[in-house]
Amino acid sequence: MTDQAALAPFTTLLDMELGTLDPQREVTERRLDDLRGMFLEEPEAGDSLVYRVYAIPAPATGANLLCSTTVLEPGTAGREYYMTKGHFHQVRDRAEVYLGLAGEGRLVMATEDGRHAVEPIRRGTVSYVPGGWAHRSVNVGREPLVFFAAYVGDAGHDYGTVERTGFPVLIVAGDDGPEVVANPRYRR
Ligand code: PAN
Ligand code: ZN
Repeated sequence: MTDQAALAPFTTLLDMELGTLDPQREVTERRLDDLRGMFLEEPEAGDSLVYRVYAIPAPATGANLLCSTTVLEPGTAGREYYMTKGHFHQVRDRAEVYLGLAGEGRLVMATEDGRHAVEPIRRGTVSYVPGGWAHRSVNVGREPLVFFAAYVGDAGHDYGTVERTGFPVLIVAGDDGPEVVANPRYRR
C-alpha cells in the first residue's frame, strides 16, 4: 500500500483574482525580514508582507503533485521589485508548471552553470520550469501578482544555493518600466 491509496479525491475552490483557497489549509508568509540579503539594497522596514503561499497539501512523494497559489505584493526595495526567495528543487530534475492568474510579473530562471531565462507571468500564461532551473517570481505591476503552481511531490526545495549565488539577472524598475540587468553580486 502506498500513500496514494489513503488519498480520496477532493476539490478546492480557487479565487482566480485573489489567489485564496477554500478550504484554506497551509499558509506560508514571507516578510521583508525573511528576504534579508537577497536585494542589492537592503530594504528599510522589516515587517512588510511580501508574499503568501496557500498550499493544497498532499503526500510529498513522486507519485503526487503539490499545488499552491502564490500572492506576491507590489513594491520595491531599492530599484528591485518585490520577489520570492527563489529556489532549485532539491531533487534537481523535478519540473514545475506556473499558471498566471492576476497581476503582472516575471519568472526568472537560472541553471547552475549560469544560463538564465525571463518569462512573463500574467493571467493565462502557462510557464514550464524544466528540471535543473532555479526559479523566482517578481511582481513588476501595481497589483498583487497571483499564480498557481504544481510540481512533482518529492521535489523538495533548496534555498541555500540561491542564497549563496543569487540569480544572474535582476528585474529593476527603469524609467520606462521593468528592466533586466546583470546582477553584480552573482557568482556561480
Ligand atoms: C512555488 C514557490 C512559491 C514561493 O510554489 O514555492 O512561489 O517561492 P519560494 O518558495 O521561492 O519562497 C514553487 O516554485 N514551488 O516549488
Ligand atoms: Zn519550485
